[in-house]
Amino acid sequence: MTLARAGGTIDSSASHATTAHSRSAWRFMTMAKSLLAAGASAALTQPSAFPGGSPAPDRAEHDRMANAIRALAMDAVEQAKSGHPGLPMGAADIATVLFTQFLKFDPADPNWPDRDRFVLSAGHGSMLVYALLYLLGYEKMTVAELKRFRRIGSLTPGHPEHGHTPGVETTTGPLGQGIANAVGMAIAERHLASLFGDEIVDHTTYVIASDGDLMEGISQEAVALAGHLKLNKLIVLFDDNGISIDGPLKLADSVDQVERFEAAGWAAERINGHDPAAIAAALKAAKHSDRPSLIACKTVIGFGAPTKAGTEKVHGSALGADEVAAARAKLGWAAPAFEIPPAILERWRAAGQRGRPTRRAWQERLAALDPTKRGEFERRIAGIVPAEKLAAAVRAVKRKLAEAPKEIATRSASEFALEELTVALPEMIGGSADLTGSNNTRTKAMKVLNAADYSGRFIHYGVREHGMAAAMNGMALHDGIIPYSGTFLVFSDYCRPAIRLAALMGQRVIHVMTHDSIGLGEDGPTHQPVEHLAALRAIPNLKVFRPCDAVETVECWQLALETANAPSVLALTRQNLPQQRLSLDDANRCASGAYELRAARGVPAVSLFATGSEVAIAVAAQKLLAERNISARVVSVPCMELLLALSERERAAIVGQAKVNIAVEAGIRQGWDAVIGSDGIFIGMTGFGASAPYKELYQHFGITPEKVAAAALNKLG
Ligand SMILES: Cc1ncc(C[n+]2csc(CCOP(=O)(O)OP(=O)(O)O)c2C)c(N)n1
Repeated sequence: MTLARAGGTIDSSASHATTAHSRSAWRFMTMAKSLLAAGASAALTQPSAFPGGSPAPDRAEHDRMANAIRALAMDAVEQAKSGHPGLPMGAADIATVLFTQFLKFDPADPNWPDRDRFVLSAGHGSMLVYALLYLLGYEKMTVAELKRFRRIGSLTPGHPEHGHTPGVETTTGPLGQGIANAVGMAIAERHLASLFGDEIVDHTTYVIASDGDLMEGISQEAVALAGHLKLNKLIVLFDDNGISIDGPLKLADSVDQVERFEAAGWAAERINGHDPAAIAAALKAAKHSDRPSLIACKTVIGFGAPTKAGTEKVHGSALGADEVAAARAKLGWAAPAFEIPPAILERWRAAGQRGRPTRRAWQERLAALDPTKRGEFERRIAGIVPAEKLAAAVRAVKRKLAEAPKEIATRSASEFALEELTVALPEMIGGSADLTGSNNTRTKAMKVLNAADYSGRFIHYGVREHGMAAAMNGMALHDGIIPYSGTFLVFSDYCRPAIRLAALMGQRVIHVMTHDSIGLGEDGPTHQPVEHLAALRAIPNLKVFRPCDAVETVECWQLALETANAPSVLALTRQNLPQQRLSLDDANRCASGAYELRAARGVPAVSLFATGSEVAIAVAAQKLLAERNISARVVSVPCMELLLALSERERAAIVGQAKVNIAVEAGIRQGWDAVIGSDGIFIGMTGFGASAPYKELYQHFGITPEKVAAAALNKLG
């Protein structure tokens, strides 16, 4: 078996040096299972059913299959007394054609790496996905689960949740996120194909998007980026039903979506979304396009509901028993609730089996691959970082810093670290939202990933923070890539909905966010984050790192890379900071979230806690206090989440028992009480910043060693 192109960075020596965490282990087991099957199933391999899939059913059969989706959606929403029947009923024809004739998947292995990806961007139509998973034969999706739609612990939550329901590729519900995730998935596919060859990586990303998805601003960022990158294996099926919650779309929107997508470099056409032949023809054309494709499918929301179809009444509430009965009659669907006539279920299950020979053939190709390359592919897909290589890279950076300490901004320290880290971890794909020179996220050796060369590892996302963050989620979800990128910390607000979803989904996505305080200076309050650290710390399962020097910066990078099941933010400075840790120290001291950076002389009367640029201020304050014979210690807190995750005892050992606790951070107090107590002193910001040279700003806002020392003395009396 030959491979199209070998990536220069592939290397298997560290293949399974594992960073222990359950998700990676689980993925690895899944991969191992696939490989075992590859060996065992060679004799069973049949010719591929792709492209084109199995023969299209005749119209009557198609209608019966689509009506099975409609019936299950009506029944589940009726049973739950809440949910959204309109979209599944309206998009049933599109989904039936897509899943029975085009989509490449195998219910026996929902995580098969070369499956096509399907994203229901309009997550409120979740019953569409659940019905499909059941009809196609995904083992875990049973009628019992459909009956428990929207109930606690079911596999059928209100909106599709990745990692919860096998077969769900991404968590959707916040409109617009799914289509932007899909752009990242399509980027990941092209990139990995360029490294491992089309015989191992060759799949399409399909999206069903609604009016709401396309009205959201994030969709514009995603669509523009996809068009620019010529992601021709991205196909969006627009459920063009002209209805949203408030009523007809014309209340709020008059965009011609076909023209809009064409303007962004897409192929776009309009079809009747209830005509299976037209849907199939459009999908076929899209598969051969040299650009991403939009298929605007004119549909009737709630198709089949006699009085409510075509209106907002069917968007988001149960139809009611009478309407359900009348819809059944209109659709010619005689089966009782939750029952699918055996002949129809059989047809669906057969469609579910289409991909098996293709998967087996793929497994054979993978098994025949050069072992080094195969090992690297498996390692990447399993999300296992090469722990020894990572440790060696970190050690190399630390050694250089011990030999020649650096007084540099932590954004520069990050670049210094990335020079080593990105070599050790070729799965890292960097980027920036048009602030490359400010975020320092591009290393010298990194080629740009663009439409002419998908093997590049740096993405110019343009001024599209939200689209960038959501595309990064898609790359991480795809597997095989660790995305990181950059913007200013103040613009984390522009990324927040996607960061929140990365946290909810437990995805390793790393955000470098520079210019992290008033320390950015003259650009003033519009650019100076004040509440952002607190706001990010409020997101569950997100790690917010704020290193104080170059050594902590590389340690925080290591922790972010090793955290396979959560996103991270690295908040980094624009201004230079002194290196606090001068001797070579192999231990990652940031791993406990906080540690004593400068011990007290004698029993400490004061504990000074600080992060990032304010650590130097705390160290200077310690000196001032020493001059007054006050014994103080300095605790650096590079990651509050890690500190608060420690056991009570471990945390108490770090926090200490000084009479006075003071925290110094050029942000708001919120969150700090958990460390310093409600009687602790906080030196930081209480409102917005100002435009001035940064040293003047620190004086102006009273974040100085003198103020810290004075506050301590005052409290000690
Ligand atoms: C970001 C975001 N804003 C608002 C909502 C609430 N919401 C759910 S569906 C929807 C719009 C429904 O219209 P459409 O997208 O056309 O879906 P359809 O009515 O066709 O099912 C809204 C506003 C949401 N889910 N996400």
